[in-house]
Amino acid sequence: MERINFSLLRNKAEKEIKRATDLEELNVIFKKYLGKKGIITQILSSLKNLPKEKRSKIGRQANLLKSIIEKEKEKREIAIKKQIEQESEKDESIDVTLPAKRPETGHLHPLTLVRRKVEKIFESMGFCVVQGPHIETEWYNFDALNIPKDHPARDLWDTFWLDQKRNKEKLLLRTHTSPVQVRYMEKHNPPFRIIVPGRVFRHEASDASHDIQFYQVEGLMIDTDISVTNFKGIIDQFLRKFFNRKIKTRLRPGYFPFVEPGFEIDVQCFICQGKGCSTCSQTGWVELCPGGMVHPNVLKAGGLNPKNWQGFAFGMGLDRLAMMTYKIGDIRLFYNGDLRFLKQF
Ligand code: FA5
Repeated sequence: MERINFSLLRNKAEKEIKRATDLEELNVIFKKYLGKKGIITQILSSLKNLPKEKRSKIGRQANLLKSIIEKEKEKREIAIKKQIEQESEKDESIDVTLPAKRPETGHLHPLTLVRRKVEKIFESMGFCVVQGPHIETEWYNFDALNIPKDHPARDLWDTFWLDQKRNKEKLLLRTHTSPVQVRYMEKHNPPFRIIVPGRVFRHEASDASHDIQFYQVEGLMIDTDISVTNFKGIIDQFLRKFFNRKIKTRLRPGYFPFVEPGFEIDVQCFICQGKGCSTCSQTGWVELCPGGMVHPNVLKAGGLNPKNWQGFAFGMGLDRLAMMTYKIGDIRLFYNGDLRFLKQF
């Protein structure tokens, strides 16, 4: 075997590989050195004919060159592929006349739409919109509302109690918006009229019309001579504006410890117009919300003298109002975040 100049061979191979402009050309060069009949392959297969001392030296050099060429080929292959990719990206033509993709924008949740409508109507009747805390003390949620510790009415609200206490007082997630009545009385002098829209929480089983969180709108109007007539007048006016037509209502006796007398406000059934159907259990009436005249003990808890001041309060379920508005059969749809539902509003 004639003398082989491995360093010359290596330079040549490296140069050729670097110059290859596409994968096909690269393959041809690779085969020239390492293919079945390639230069290096032939050197390796002729080793057996060499004397022992030459065999190992040439064998080592040939194997080294083999692995150098393999690595160089691999590097060049990656570079060529990257180049092809970049060129194809550059090639993508842009049609500037196509209409732009409309970015998907958010919109208001149905409960927000209904809350805002309710707020607007009450504001037009002189009511202020007021907020209260979600985490409440036992005092404001129960005691101040004439519901002492041993009073069975506490059973009405299955409560989420919190582990933490504030100034040794037990804390809970408010079960209704009524605590804000007393909070507001403490800080403001009557006469006043407020509504309190907000989230409330109850530890109860959920079904199509009950959830563990929902929204209420508390109403409170205090002055020197507010009567049940004012109460009914305000509710009727609200309903007329909300549903854009006259809605017949009635007051039915109801019990809540923080009102006396207490009522349930019913509206004439929308479906049968009072004739009786399955929606209204053949009564012609559908329950809207409870309310009544503020109990003297609640006025006292808020620092007001019941001899000077009186008024009404009510607590409306905002979710139920939204369900009536949009004819939605299951309250849980409001909270499960299903875009197929939410996109309809
Ligand atoms: C109360 O929460 C009283 N605080 C209301 C009140 C205020 C009475 C002022 C008198 C004076 P009640 O538990 O009935 O009452 O709830 C009021 C409304 O909230 C119900 O009419 C209903 O519309 C809604 N509601 C009650 N529980 C649920 C629930 N689990 N899921 C959805 N809505 C509910």
